[in-house]
Amino acid sequence: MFVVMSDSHYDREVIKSIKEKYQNTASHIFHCGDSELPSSDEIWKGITVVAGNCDYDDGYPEYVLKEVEGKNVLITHGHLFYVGLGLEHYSYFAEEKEADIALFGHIHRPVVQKINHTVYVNPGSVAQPRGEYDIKMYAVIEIEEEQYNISYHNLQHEPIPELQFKL
Ligand SMILES: [Mn+2]
Repeated sequence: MFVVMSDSHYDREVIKSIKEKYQNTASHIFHCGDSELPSSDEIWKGITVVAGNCDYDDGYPEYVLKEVEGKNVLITHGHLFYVGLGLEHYSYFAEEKEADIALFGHIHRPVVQKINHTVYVNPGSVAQPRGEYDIKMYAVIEIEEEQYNISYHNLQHEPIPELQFKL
């Protein structure tokens, strides 16, 4: 099981809360960018984080490819691949990197979508939700054999019933 959050936009406490909740049980914690915190912040110990379009600290990478629980996990913010227009550009990159799971943020909306071999997940925003679901949220991803269970949680760490996916 690993945890993905994004777009915390200056809210350091929410990162701390999620980190404290999962640091002893999750195999990894990801943040898809737009934290607007310094890249040297100690909060990032044990978290993989990338640069968002609102991050002006050049210490953040644009993307990271990391093996987690035997899967290739790609993480990027998404603005460089125009994810506001869809996943076409990001899918070229993710397929070139042979990603099993491709994480992104930027649009502040939950997305779970499989294209060819790759599952794309946007965890929504822990600070500024937009669109259909006005809920601050993050995603918990469980890998069972060849099945992915993607469970969105609110900031009380409760599953959001309408945002539970198996694929
Ligand atoms: Mn953002």
